Amino acid sequence: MFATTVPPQETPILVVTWGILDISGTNFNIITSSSVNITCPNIVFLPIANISNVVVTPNTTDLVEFNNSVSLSCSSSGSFPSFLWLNGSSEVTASGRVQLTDGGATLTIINVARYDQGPFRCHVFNNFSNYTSDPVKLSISCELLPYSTCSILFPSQQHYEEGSDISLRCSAVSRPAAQYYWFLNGDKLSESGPELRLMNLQESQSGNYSCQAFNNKTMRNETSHPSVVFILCELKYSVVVTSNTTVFLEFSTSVSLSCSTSGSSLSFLWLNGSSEVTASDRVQLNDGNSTLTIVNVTRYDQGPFRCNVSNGVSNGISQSVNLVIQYGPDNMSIKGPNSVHAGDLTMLYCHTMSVPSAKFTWLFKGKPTNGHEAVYVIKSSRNSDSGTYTCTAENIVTGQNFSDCDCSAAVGRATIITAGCCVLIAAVNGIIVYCLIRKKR
Ligand SMILES: *[C@@H]1O[C@H](CO)[C@@H](O)[C@H](O)[C@H]1NC(C)=O
Ligand SMILES: *[C@@H]1O[C@H](CO)[C@@H](O)[C@H](O)[C@H]1NC(C)=O
Ligand SMILES: *[C@@H]1O[C@H](CO)[C@@H](O)[C@H](O)[C@H]1NC(C)=O
Ligand SMILES: *[C@@H]1O[C@H](CO)[C@@H](O)[C@H](O)[C@H]1NC(C)=O
Ligand SMILES: *[C@@H]1O[C@H](CO)[C@@H](O)[C@H](O)[C@H]1NC(C)=O
Ligand SMILES: *[C@@H]1O[C@H](CO)[C@@H](O)[C@H](O)[C@H]1NC(C)=O
Ligand SMILES: CC(=O)N[C@H]1CO[C@H](CO)[C@@H](O)[C@@H]1O
Repeated sequence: MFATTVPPQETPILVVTWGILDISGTNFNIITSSSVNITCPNIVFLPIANISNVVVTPNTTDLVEFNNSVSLSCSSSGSFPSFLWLNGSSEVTASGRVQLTDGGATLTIINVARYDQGPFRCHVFNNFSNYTSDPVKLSISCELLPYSTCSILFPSQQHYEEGSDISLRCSAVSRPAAQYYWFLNGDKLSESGPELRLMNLQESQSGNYSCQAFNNKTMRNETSHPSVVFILCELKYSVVVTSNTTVFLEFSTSVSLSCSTSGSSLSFLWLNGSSEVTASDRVQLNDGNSTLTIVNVTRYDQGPFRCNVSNGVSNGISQSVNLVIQYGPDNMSIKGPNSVHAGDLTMLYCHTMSVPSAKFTWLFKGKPTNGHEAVYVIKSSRNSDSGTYTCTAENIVTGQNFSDCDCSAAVGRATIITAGCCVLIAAVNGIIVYCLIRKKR
């Protein structure tokens, strides 16, 4: 704004020419102007006041996210003020929820969000001066975000050993800061706070841990997904394998081996020698693999069997269990030399498969001899030794021989006797030997 005076003419008339001068930059351009003849010579020029005392005042300070609207008024001194609002370092522009009214002096935010905390400053200016208010920060309590979850953070292990220390942490987005409560299997624990420290863990502390974050301003709470903590103890006791029977007769005994130990969350693995036992028609794994049942044991099922128990932290292995499976005699064979000269040492061999070892008896021409070993020895062969030699193998495991056992499986089991023979025939210059299995009965 400018004004000029023109020297008075003959008549005391003051001609005032006024207008608006653009003095931005280095240009001086008259934007508008006009002249007026004023007859009154008493002219007062008002000074243009500089902008000062810019103050921002919110109409409320107690704000809850999405529940409240706030108006910030900007007051100032000075002529011809223009207003500009700053949110942090960016200029606030009007939008659906942000309104600028009173010529820009009032900023209204409808349904404040947590991000509307500012700091807000009001910048007031005219052509000659400007002034910026102190920053004003809004405190906005926010709901726990619907998409925020309490998450439990801890060393990511599936199992924790008994006696160890762990801590669980819970975090939630909340203003004012959330209060945290802890639950084990749905029961509230006495501990609170964002960190739950569990010292000297006991197995009983295993379970589902969850945390609840609570905003006492908005009275909203949110509960985390449960996190499962397994606490496992070292196996304290040895692993014991027991069998439900002590007598094992091939093809007629079924046996159950049970593996027992203390502890929980156990997994069982059976070993047969060094290989893992797998289930089949005659091999059953029951009771969570803790029982191994072998139907109709065979001579190849002697083991050694061991039971390996593991709880994820430690494992234990049982002593070896050997099954002494009684069978035979069978697969009998009898051997002798093809020919013998008079005076030779002659040995006849009787071989059979038998557990326990077979007892042997030898018959010569149907009559008992004093031969009771697998080998029958004729020290010096003579023609009179010609004849039929019969070997009998006897497994003494019979009902009668199990006098100290009340196991009915063994009672009445027939002794298996297998007979073989060798025929020594006197010839012109020696003895010819024929050996054969003659019969089984
Ligand atoms: C002002 O006065 C002068 C001289 O009397 C005259 O020529 C001029 O037209 C007047 N201007 C206006 C705007 O009345
Ligand atoms: C203020 O700025 C933040 C980002 O810095 C934005 O999220 C928020 O919406 C702004 N609020 C207003 C009222 O402009
Ligand atoms: C041992 O257990 C198995 C399976 O349960 C059973 O078939 C068998 O008869 C039992 N043996 C004895 C001697 O009890
Ligand atoms: C039993 O052992 C077999 C492997 O032999 C395994 O696949 C199965 O999961 C085990 N069962 C249990 C209950 O541990
Ligand atoms: C076990 O032996 C009995 C009697 O000899 C027989 O009937 C049964 O089929 C056998 N079982 C298996 C699984 O071999
Ligand atoms: C044990 O292993 C032997 C071979 O080493 C096999 O013949 C036998 O069937 C196995 N028995 C069981 C119960 O797995
Ligand atoms: C201890 C016992 O009873 N032994 C008998 C086993 O069977 C044989 C033959 O049947 C008998 O001679 C034993 O006396």
